[in-house]
Amino acid sequence: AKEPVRVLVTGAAGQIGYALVPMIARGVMLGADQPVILHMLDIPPAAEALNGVKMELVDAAFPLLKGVVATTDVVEACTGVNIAIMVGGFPRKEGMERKDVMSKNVSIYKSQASALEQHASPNCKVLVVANPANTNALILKEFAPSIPAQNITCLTRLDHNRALGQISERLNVQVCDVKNVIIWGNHSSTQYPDVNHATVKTPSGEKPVRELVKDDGWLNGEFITTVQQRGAAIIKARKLSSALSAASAACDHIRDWVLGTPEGTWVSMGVYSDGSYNVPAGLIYSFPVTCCNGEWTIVQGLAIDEFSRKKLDLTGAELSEEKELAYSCLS
Ligand code: NAX
Repeated sequence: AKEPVRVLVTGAAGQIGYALVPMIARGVMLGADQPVILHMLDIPPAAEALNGVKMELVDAAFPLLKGVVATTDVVEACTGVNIAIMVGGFPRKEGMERKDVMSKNVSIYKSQASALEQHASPNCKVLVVANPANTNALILKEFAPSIPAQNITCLTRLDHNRALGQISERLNVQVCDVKNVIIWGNHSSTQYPDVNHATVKTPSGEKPVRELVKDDGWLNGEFITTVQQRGAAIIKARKLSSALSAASAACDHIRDWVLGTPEGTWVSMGVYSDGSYNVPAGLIYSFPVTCCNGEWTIVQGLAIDEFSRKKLDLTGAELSEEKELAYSCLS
């Protein structure tokens, strides 16, 4: 039998946490043969609710779940974890300045970075979900210098999956037959959902999405804004932000990272930029990646047309600005 993997979920008493922990305990994230021990962290005002989630996990009698740590102590939460899903953060409230929200999250991610660096398993893989996801991940990276930059990522898989979903609805094809969309840049409304290399599996082979949709106006307009604005549309409909889809995307992100992407398929992940595609180095930026043996690699050599170039630059500029704002919160 396999040794259990320790998975940390911060913000575990929140709504994404509530959707995510049962998925992890069922093997959706790491596979149906992989036992897990869940570490759940939240803040003291949420301690009682967190304990309620622990009670429900016990009550669900998940065969793969070998233990549950529910705590408000960040050191206890981080100790020995192999995977860390960072969902906890400070939400933007009405009337709050961007800088104030950034400052709260910078201080949370700075201290959690140190706790992970000192207490997590040495090869711990980190996924930041909490917004501003890319910049929180960058702060975590900066303040955990002994964790390899390769191990620190942020979630843009939800945006990637939303793009697959929109194409599948438009063409009336199975979502599993659509692949290789790309989310470039920030997990924000400046992200660029790119279908220029995306394909659909058809009875007569793989066909480019552009050839099948036959409507560049839609692909360059409404499709992009729908994906960019999907989070807001969910809030409008549900009066709550995306939770089950975010939890599912977090599982997809970790599963593909650990177990590998299928041959010929790439996915989108927010990763530390090395300057590929002339994206500024030193940002956490969403790229197309393939994964093998627990490591991601940015897909190289994709053609970027003029339309795309502008959009890659725009979302990169926003991330550079966020980085500056985050650093200004440190001093
Ligand atoms: P909730 O407010 O329901 O839950 C957040 C939880 O984090 C709360 O229980 C809170 O007590 C806890 N928390 C706050 N500070 C903490 C700290 N310092 N340490 C540990 N826990 C802490 O929000 P939810 O809807 O679950 O969303 C969580 C985060 O995900 C938000 O930042 C949200 O903006 C972000 N999202 C990111 C997405 C992505 O694709 N990257 C999509 C969904 C989501 O909007």
